[in-house]
Amino acid sequence: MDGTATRSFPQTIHFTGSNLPRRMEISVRDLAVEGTIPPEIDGAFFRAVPDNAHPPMYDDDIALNADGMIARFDIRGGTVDFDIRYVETDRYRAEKTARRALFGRYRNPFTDDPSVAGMDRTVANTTPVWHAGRLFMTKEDGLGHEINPHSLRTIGKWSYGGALRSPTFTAHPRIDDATGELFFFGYEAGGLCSTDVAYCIADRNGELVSEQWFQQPYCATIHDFVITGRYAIFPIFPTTADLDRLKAGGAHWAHRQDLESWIGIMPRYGKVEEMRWIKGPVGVSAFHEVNAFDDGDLVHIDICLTHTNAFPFMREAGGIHIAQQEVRGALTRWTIDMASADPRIEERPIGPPGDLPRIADSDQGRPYNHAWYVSMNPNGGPPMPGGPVGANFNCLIRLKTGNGHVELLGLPPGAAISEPVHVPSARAGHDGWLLSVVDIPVDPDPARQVPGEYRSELWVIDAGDVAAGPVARVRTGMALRSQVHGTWVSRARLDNSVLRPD
Ligand code: V55
Ligand code: FE
Repeated sequence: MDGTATRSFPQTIHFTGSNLPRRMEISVRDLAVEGTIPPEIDGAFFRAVPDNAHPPMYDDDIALNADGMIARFDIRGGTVDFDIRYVETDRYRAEKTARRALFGRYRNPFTDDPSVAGMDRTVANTTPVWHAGRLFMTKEDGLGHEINPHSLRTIGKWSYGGALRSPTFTAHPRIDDATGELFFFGYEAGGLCSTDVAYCIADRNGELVSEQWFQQPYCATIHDFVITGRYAIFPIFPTTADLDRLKAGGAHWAHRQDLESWIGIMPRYGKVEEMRWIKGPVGVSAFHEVNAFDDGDLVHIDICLTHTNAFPFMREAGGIHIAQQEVRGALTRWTIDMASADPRIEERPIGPPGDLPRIADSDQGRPYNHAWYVSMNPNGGPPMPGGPVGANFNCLIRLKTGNGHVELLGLPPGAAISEPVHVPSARAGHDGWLLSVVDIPVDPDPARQVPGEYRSELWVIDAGDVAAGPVARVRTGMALRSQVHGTWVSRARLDNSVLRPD
């Protein structure tokens, strides 16, 4: 490729609809609010919003490969400020200097410009994580990047002062709200396509207190994991990496419909040598677990399970050709009897299909009564094109896990909803609030809607009554690119952040 050539963005689903590159670092004070934001909502909603700073090197690039941006809705006294900044990774800085993409395909260093050989490739685009007074942006292929929560400026890679040996850090750590501990892992810790996994704990002060390495059954994408009061649990689904495929310029991940899934389960404060491996069903896939908890000797694990991989490009790389609407699934409970000499997985559906689940922070790893997640509106029109799988969710679900009660908030045709965050309420008996970005097409008529022409709003929803719709809508007046994950940080925590406003 000629370094001076101007390239344009490919006209694929990864760069159109809600994936249309916006590429703007913005600060807006006092957004227009319709309705009333409950005064107890006081803090920051941080969001990971991948957005390409440059046209990609390859026309078949995918949305998961876009540069990380960190966005923030700062809410106090019923008013809202909005900011969004790029995460200044090594890769972002190198490409900014070169004024073009130098890194090639998603998680394939063999496709990079030779000038960046050996350079850290992570884009830190998946999840904002708050722990021990610090904010990080994470992606599972690299270290977290510390971000100043006030200025959104990137400080740098986070390795616990050099103590962490793993070069990768999951985008789905789990925090025990009662102990303040951060449980996390890194996979492909021993290098590209290795089966080494590092299982780690940081204490409530942010000190790394444990790092132990173990082997997973094959090199799978371990996107998420779960903890209970007693256990750390690693669900392994058969989407696998292969070094020869990478060397040939191919995809990092390919789904294997013929391979077993596994659960690795060990005492959460135990030794990796105590890990027990339990075989699960063949060919299934999940990216997110909702929660897990102990029930005597039983362990329940609630999973956004699908019968095959939900990402079209991971299916296609594995030779699986089925349409997105054909992917079946359910919110599924796997139950394991740990007192058994030969534990098996017992499986039952507990809720409608969907993904991007949220629970109250205080329910992490404990018996719980409430989950919220997003899905496809069973009564709605076409979804908005975009997002990592090509079609956005357009329905919010509230599930009472105890009795199976389901409540829906469906969106109008062509609209999209992103993953909510949960904000606890101080009022006894109140289920708290959900904050979620909703994208509304400029034209309500599906026949006239233009992909990418929509306005993004922040909706404030009563978590105990999602069907009632938003109690407040905060208008950005802009079309924001698709979010991956978000996190809520209270004012009290922001005020006690390690880094001060600069
Ligand atoms: C996911 C997202 C990623 C990724 C791998 O939600 C998996 C799943 C935004 O990046 O790299
Ligand atoms: Fe995720």
